[in-house]
Amino acid sequence: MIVATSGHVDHGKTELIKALTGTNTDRLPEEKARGLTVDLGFAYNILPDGGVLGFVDVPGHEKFIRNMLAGVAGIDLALLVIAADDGVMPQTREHLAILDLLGIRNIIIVLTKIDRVAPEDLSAVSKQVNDFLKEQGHRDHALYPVCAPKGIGIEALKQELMFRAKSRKPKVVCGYFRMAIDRAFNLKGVGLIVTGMIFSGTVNSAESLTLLSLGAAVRVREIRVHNQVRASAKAGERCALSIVGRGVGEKSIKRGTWLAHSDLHVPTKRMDVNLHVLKTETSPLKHWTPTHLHIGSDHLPARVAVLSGGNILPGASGLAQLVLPHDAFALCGDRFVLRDQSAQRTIAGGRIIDPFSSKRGRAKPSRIAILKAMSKENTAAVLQALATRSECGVQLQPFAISHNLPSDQIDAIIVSLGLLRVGDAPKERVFCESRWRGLMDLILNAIGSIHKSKPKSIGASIEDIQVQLGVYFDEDILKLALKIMISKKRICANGSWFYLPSHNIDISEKEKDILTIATNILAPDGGTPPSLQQAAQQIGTDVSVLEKTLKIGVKLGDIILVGKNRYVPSTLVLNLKIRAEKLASKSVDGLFSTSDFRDEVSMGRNFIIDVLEYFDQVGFTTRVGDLRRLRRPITNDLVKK
Ligand SMILES: Nc1nc2c(ncn2[C@@H]2O[C@H](COP(=O)(O)OP(=O)(O)O)[C@@H](O)[C@H]2O)c(=O)[nH]1
Ligand SMILES: [Mg+2]
Repeated sequence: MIVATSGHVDHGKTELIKALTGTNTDRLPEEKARGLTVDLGFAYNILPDGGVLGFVDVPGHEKFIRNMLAGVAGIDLALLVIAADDGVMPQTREHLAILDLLGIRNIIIVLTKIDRVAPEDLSAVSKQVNDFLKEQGHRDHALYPVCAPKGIGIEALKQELMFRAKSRKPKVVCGYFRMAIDRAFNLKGVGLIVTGMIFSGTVNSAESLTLLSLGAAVRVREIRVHNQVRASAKAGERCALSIVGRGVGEKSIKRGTWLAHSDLHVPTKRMDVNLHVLKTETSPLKHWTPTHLHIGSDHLPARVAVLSGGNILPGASGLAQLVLPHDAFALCGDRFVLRDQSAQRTIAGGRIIDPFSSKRGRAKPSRIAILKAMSKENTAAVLQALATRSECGVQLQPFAISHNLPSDQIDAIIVSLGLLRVGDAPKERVFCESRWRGLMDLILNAIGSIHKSKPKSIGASIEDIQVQLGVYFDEDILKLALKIMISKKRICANGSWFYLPSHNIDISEKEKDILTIATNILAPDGGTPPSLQQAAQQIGTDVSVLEKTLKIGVKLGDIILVGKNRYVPSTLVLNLKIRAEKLASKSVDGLFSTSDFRDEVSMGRNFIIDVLEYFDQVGFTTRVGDLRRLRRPITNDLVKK
């Protein structure tokens, strides 16, 4: 169990930790000289049952709130220290507000310096403290009066802490490893050490991890938890890791850097959040307010874009987007605190709903509804709500990363919810069954409408369908849906055209006749096929009429436009492919030249060049200098036909 102090400066926090653990956590020369905690201090107690109580001592001075915030991130319990002779003071209030915003509800009140007040005044202070807690919306917390230098009341507090440690529900260790670094230093003979609180997952020695803000890979050489060497450490523990990595040193690692599994290396500059404004604020939190964001052990500037209502009143909550000037790392459910621009007071805080948000449509009613659905704390419930709402399904990878779900965990959730997985990573999506069926119906309707508006067309291309649908669907998802619909015979395909089985192309008898004659003329038994003009002359029709008819032929899949004005019947194209394959198989290295091909098929050079360029373009052949070879076997094309 990790316990942190909190409370006003000089109220006896450091003295209390000394009495509980025997360790003076004021380790900096400056701290020792001034008797004032500036930075975080660490100590621990080994319990009789072998368990460990870890302590983080935080500075109380208002100038060092930044360090206090880094110290309380991820802790299990807070000791709110209040001096009996001083009572509730500004940082007593601010620290309690911070604990509230971070969701730390496990609090013990320690009334220190009881030797400084007359016994009859003690109850008055206790009452003041209780009134203060009530006013802040807290029920009575256990209150321990102590005089740390004399050891009075310390044993009782120790017993309470031991009891809490024993009765604490163990943290569920799931997700990828993530640790908020609060210190990085070089230890002689050992090398680079980083310490911090583990927010999720497990770390094993010799494992590879990533320093997120640097994007640098490191290897874990040794793990220590409360000074004991361990093979692994897990969520809820504080640990010290000895790490090595190319170009990584003490100076390059700042407090606030996350050390995590490489899959969590996904930076963001916009996060959608649920924001609560402290009731102590004197005016509403306005849109675009500049603030200091504290998250994990990190702090960085952030603007608050209020997503509805223009501002958030003191004591109220609302949806907002935090907009950052540079990359940060956060996950769903992370708690954060906002302080004002001059870093003098805590103004708000909350929980992250979507760490990977965007500016587009952020305040649209549909987006607000989605954010409300995403505000649920249960991950499976969030996925269910999103899948139910989203016509285009839920993109799996960002969802899994933002909820810190390794593949086995997200797989289990998808199975338990009975969702459909569509497509391949990284674009894979999940749909609820009714939405997936809905998508098929939308596609059928879209193709039907396209048939109505273009009766002479064989059908609809993917782009046509995309436009007709109105909602943006990822092309891969659309392709997959079309493939499934083809296999179920709900639609038919001809090349890259899709049509309903009931669709008859609107072609007149005259056009049909011209097409049949032209197809014969353009695929002569021997020699070069005629040009468009020559064919029109032979048929005795206008070039423009012939061209219009041949275009219908292209849509029907009977004709292929091989080059400019070069319409070739698809039977002839297939025949030429077979000849090219034969030629390639005869050549030792599979290569053949333009003249080889011309000799093989005995056709004119210009025609041959157009055909070969078409072959390159569709990926049937590829150029190797002046020669060509096949890129794929012809069987692929035959199967497709
Ligand atoms: N008389 C008395 N002095 C105390 C007690 N606890 C702390 N002090 C003194 O109060 C001063 C501030 O204590 P410190 O632990 O540094 O306060 P912090 O700023 O909250 O960490 C120090 O001189 C302590 O020795 C106490 O219970 N009784
Ligand atoms: Mg101190």
